[in-house]
Amino acid sequence: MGEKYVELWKSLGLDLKKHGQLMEALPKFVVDLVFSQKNRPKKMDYFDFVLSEIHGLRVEELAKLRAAGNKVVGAFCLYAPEELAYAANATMVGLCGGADFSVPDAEKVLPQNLCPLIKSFYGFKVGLTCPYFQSCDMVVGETTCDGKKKVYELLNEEIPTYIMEIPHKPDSAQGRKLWLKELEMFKAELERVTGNNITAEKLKASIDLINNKRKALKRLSDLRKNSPTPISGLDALIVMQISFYDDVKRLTAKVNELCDELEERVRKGEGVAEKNAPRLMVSGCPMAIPNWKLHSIVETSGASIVAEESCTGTRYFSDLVETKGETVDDLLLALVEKYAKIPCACFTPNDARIKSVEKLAKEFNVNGVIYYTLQYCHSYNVESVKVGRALKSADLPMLKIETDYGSGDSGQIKTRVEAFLEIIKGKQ
Ligand code: BJ8
Repeated sequence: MGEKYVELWKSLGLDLKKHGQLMEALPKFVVDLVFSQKNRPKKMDYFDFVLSEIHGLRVEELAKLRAAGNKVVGAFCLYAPEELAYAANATMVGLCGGADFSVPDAEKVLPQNLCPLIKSFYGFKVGLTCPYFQSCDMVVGETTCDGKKKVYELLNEEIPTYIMEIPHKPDSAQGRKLWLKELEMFKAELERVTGNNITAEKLKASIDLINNKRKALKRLSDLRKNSPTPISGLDALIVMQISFYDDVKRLTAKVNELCDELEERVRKGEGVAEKNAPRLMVSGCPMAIPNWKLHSIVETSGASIVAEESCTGTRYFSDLVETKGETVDDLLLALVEKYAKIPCACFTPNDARIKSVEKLAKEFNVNGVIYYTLQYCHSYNVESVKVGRALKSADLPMLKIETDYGSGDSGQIKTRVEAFLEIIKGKQ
């Protein structure tokens, strides 16, 4: 990929030397963790290709869109309403960082004891090593957790950063009122930045576009309810991660093609793991690309991950936006309703998430749950108490893993996962 895109990377202002180091490390990492899996669906070939072109083809597409006058908006959270961005003829890309590589650059400025996801994205920006960040005309942040909202202030020194205020009690009338106002203000900001009006017609079309993507991802997720599961958790996670930056229509079509193949596998009773492999759900913090550490450890230890209760999982596609309304105001209200249902641990109380974990555990027929929290993520870390209690009542074992993006604790995590699987097998 290197030579071909050097001019593009130069034009985006990347630090070519440092970026080269990242590009050198990536292929081995992908081969070791992803391509080494057995019995992968053939239709993963598209997603493998996207991975092999991770800083190439899609970045080139974004450059072409920008050359044609379209804007690119970077986002870090499910609460960034992508429907509004597409209705303004902009493209949205997820910028959450999932790599350890950029953390040292972040730690030159930020405290070490901060969530690795935040350090990773900030490090990519100040280290000039992410071509997606460099392709953005603006980014949209949100007041979810304290770490993010304070780092957005610093990020604004590097790139225009628009902040949406997120209601932390979204079920309340005030919460919904605030969120509606925030959507109206973000709409106005997008119209200002892009120079395009967001009409009801355009908003309806973009809601359909994103709903179709969510439906395809839900279809993929539902297929994992089968036993044996027709796709590994790692491959499903990769599809989900790519869905945050790939072209929406193409991605939707490719996910549906993959699902066609998986349906065939289910019909034939084919799966990716041993027949009695424990079925696990991961619940907690999002896993941004290329954070594959936990999935890789778990699935090379003999279990299958069949669901992710996270923002890189069910929270993204569980609900669709209604398109009943005829006016922009109606459609904004429909967006309020949909987004208020995303149960982020930043909210209080967050009973919807506890109920969702219980429901998903049943639906996916899991034998246990791995509660995943990134270091220094207080919201998800503390919420593990209530999730743990609910799972105990349901007689489901839970293993809590608190980690970062480094590989230093991989051996220790593997030992704990293996011990957890022994407990599960004892109960099976
Ligand atoms: S809606 S989960 S994507 S905020 S950055 S909270 S890991 S300390 S990402 Fe999130 Fe939106 Fe909520 Fe989902 Fe913790 Fe880190 Fe904060 Fe994080």
